[in-house]
Amino acid sequence: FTVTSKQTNPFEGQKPGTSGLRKKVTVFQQPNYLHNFVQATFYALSVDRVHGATLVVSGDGRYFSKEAIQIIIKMAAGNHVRRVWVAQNGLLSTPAVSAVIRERVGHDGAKATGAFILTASHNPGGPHEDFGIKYNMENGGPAPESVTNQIFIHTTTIKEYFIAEDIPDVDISKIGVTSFTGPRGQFDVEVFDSTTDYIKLMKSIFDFGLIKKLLTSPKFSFCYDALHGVAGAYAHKIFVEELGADESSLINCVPKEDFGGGHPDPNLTYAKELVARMGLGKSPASDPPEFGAAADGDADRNMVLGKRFFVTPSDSVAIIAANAVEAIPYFASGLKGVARSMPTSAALDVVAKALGLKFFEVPTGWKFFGNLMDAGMCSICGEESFGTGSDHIREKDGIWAVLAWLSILAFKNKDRLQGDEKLISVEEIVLNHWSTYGRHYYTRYDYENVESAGANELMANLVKLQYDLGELNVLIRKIRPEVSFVIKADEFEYKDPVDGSISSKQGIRFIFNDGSRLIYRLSGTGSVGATIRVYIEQYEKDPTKTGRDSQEALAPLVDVAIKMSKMEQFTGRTAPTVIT
Ligand code: VG1
Ligand code: CO
Repeated sequence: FTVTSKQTNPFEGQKPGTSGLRKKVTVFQQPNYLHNFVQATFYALSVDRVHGATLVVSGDGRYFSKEAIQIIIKMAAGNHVRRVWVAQNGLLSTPAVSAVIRERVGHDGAKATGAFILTASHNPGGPHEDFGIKYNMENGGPAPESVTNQIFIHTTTIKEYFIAEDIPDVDISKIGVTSFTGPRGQFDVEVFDSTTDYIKLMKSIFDFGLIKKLLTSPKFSFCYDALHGVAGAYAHKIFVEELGADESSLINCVPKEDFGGGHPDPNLTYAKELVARMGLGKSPASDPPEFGAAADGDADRNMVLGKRFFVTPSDSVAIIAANAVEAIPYFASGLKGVARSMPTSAALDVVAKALGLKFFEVPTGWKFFGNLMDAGMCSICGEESFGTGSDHIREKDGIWAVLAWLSILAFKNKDRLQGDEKLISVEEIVLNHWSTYGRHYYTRYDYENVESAGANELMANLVKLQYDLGELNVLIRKIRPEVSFVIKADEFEYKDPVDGSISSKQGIRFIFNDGSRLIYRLSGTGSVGATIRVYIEQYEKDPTKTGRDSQEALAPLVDVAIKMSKMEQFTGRTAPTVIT
């Protein structure tokens, strides 16, 4: 093949957000739009990460992925990359990409140095919905801000890109290697199986034998909803073939380009079918399974449910951390430390303190956990946004979280799987956790697709409120006298303990005397307008008061959060789009 340089002009707004560049498919379909971003990424990477390198290119299979893969293959060749690895049909979950970068050895002994992940995660897909792209580094984690900032700078000045146009489209439905010869020698495209490397890794972490005993026990029942995302490609092999779950326990497990028209976000609002099956929501089923879980489009998120019971993600990571050493072989020698994102509830903090573990609080987005893990300072981490994971890879991992919960259930019920004794349920595990550590009542209100100007004004006003806490507390008394008073307010800033880099303006915090917290952030993953997230948290230590309904317990604080921010005045919204 030959390499040609193509003239191009910059596009505005190619700044990677919390997790890559996410825009409407129609935006990505503009001539050169994807090309510019890919070339800017090649420019931003050091030469050794491009020339002669091995790159993974795959994603959640959403609409426009197939076209994007062929373009990236040709541009990789045009930029002197040595090999591109594409999973069969371009399907790799985000955690599996991370695992492939870290673990996979190619047919010729090669190791990958990075990946283009094609996903907009939990955002809907299809011709009129979202597409996304992000770059992950050689540790398997998302590119740090130093790299994403460079990518953005290059997108604003780009004049040309390099492409091997005469490379024909590669058939990515067939496993095998296709070789080409270019100006600098050989270029290979290797199509490989989507699930092998990931499943091998899962088997090295968990006791599959023990989990199988649980899943095949007549006393246990299970349901997994992939919301038509890429998790479906793994669910059948792992849960049915490896662990013996019944075929009928999988719902929406066929990956689709448009996620069946749904919103592939595993929460109580969007995972309706699972929620109903688990005996919750508006039309609850009558005999729900013992355990249910869902994943998002790229399978890095998870929602865990028990029979008629919702586990908040903030509790989930705390409970996994509290039980990991005894229930999960990978952690048998102890935890190196734990970490959560700033808006995630402090449930994990309490566990860390009780167990004497190192603890870190980082900004929203998985990229911040990676440095801690690379430095051996953190084993388990999580976010309130249905993200949980560990240092087995450098992304959050939806299926890992489900296997972690199944391990805990299997371990606690080891002696009950046979015989008549009732199994310990998900709900009991959570209630016991609260009675030991206290409960963090928690909710998040999302105002999606708000006009950007109004959202920015709302945030600016909140910053202003922080200057005079005396006045703010008077205002709060007027809204709800029973709510505690604010003792500290700031904009969260994080100094990475490993490389010393500073990330500022990571959310506006109001911390109350009783430990309650109100946090406001603008989302960095949307594709149009602004999304305001309000995180509301209240700690209850008294075991007689940990059993209340969460929305009811939080009502006064929610009221304060909405009124003190003047939500309606700035956004025109009287209710949030989604409550989790
Ligand atoms: C959201 C979540 C954040 C998560 C990010 C990526 O970001 O709040 O916790 O890491 O999505 O998740 P934001 O900036 O919109 O609040 V995923 O599954 O979309 O890669
Ligand atoms: Co995701």
